[in-house]
Parts: sequence; structure tokens; C-alpha cells
Amino acid sequence: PSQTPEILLIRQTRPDVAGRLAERFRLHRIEEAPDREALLDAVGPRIRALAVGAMCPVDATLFDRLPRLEIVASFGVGYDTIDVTEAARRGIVVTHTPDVLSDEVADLALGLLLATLRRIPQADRYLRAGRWREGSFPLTTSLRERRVGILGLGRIGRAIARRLEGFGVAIAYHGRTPQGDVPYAYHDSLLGLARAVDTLIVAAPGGPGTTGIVDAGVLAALGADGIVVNIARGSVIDEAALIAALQSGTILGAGLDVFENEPQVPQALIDLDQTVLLPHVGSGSHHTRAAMGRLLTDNLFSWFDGGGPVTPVPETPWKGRR
Ligand code: 8YV
Repeated sequence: PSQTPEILLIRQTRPDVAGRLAERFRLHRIEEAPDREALLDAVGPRIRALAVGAMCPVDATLFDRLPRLEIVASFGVGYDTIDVTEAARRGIVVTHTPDVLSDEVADLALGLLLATLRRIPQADRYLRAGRWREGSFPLTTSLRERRVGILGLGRIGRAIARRLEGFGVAIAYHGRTPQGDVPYAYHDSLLGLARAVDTLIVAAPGGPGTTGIVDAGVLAALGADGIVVNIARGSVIDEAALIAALQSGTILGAGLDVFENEPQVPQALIDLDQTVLLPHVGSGSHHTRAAMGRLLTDNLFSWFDGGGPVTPVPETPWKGRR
């Protein structure tokens, strides 16, 4: 067997990532294989690392085909599509790309919040349609005097909160544990937070613990001026309940960068005038995607240099084995 570690790329198409990895490793690309099963049969037993792209499913069925797998390096901070419990059970380390995208996603969250409140895309469409000559664009709701709740005060939630401080609004949050080092009001239940605010920004990780937690009751508690912004995972919001709440006027509007079944977006959300919808672009700048790519490759280089992973997920801490 060759000494060069062999890496399987799944949904990982960035040329800079593949280029840097190819300097040191032997790469196999699953999407380029005419027959995925045949590729797994042929090279699966030699694969020591996976480099995976956005929202890539990685589970026991795949691990079964990769008996020498040591590490999964994922592109993105969220890893709800990776079975980290199973990885931990098998001694496989999973890495992600935290921190390098927090400011970018937080910037986008504020942009989406303002776009939703002040109807910036709708105003742009109004101008382009030549309607300004007919009269002024209708007045909108405002960020002024709003109380903003953040669901999930992790790295990205904190970056959002820091930006909101500059806007002079009241900030509260809900998460599993109160954070000692922030001046924002903590609510020990999501429903309690929703009752206390009129604007909810979702920044919680996806996965089984958060599926559908923004439900009909939470939405109703925001009230008729309620605005929901989601830059996290579509699964955190009960999308059918959100559509119903928007259609009935239970809440006022929603700004969404993520959806339950991407890239499918329910026609009902598209048909609504009070939604701003983005195609999962939170981290999508040249600057930040390049930084994410560097961190992914740094993890693999460090691992095969014997230095351990740079940014392992907490579920698969490195214990200095290998
Ligand atoms: C995706 C994201 O990884 O980091 C995350 O959790 O959702 C995004 O940054 C991105 O879409 C990858 O292409």
C-alpha cells in the first residue's frame, strides 16, 4: 500500500481545497466516479480521511465502507448532517470550520433583518417596476423600539448580538445555559423569550435537539408585529407553522437564509409579499469561503503531521491517540 494518505472528497468542489490537499494526499472524488458503489469498493478500504462539503450526509452506512477512516473534515460550522455520535463510537475525529465565518454570517443576519423590516428587496422591485413615478413606496415597520431575541448565543449568536448593540435595541436570548459574561436578558424557555420580544433571530445549531422548536406557539407569542430571521438551519423552524403564521397575520414577516428542504423552497413562502428569501448565502463571500477552505485543509495537514485536529467538534475530542 502507498504511504501517501488517501482522501475521499464528497461534495467538496473548491479548487483551492483540492489543490492544497493534492500537494500531500492522494485524492478521490466521489462525484466524478461513474459508479459510486464501485469507487467505494475499490478505494474505500484505503481511505483515511474524508473532506466533505456543505450539508453532506455522513453516517454509519458510509463509515462501514471506510474501515481505515480516521478523520472527517467538514466545510462549514454546522454539522447536523454528520452522525458525530457514531463517529465518536468508532474513534473517528470530526472537524468543522468555526469562528472564521461568524462575522460574515452575523453581517448577513443584520442585513437580512433590516431587509425584512424595511422591505429593501420589495422597494428595489418597486423602483425597477417603474412604480416610483406613481407614488412613494409604502411606509414600513422599523427596528426602532424593537425587542430582539436571539435563539442560540453561540459564536454566531454573540456576533449578531454585538452588532445589535450598535443599533440601540433591547437584546434577550435563549439557549441551553445562561452565559455569565453577557449583559443580555436570559430566558430559560424559548416560549418565554418569544413572549418577551417581537423579533426572533435563529442562530441555534440544527439537529435532533432543535428540530421544529420554533413552532406555532412560539410564533404566536411574538405577536402581530413579529419578525423571524433564520440564518441557522431550516429544521429549527416548523416551516408549515411559519407559513400559516405569515398567511394569517399571526406574525408580520420573515427573513430566511435557510430552509427545511434546501434547495427546495415552498411556493407559499415565495408567494408571500412579507418574506425575504436568500439561497443559503450566510458564509458566501470569497473571503470567508477561502478562510473556511484553509481551515478544513489545516485540519487534515495537522492530523497527518501528528499534531491532532485544529478544530474538532466537541463530540469527538482528540485524546492524542493515533
Ligand atoms: C455552509 C453553513 O457550510 O457553515 C455552515 O454551517 O451552513 C454554510 O457555511 C456552506 O453553505 C458551505 O458551502
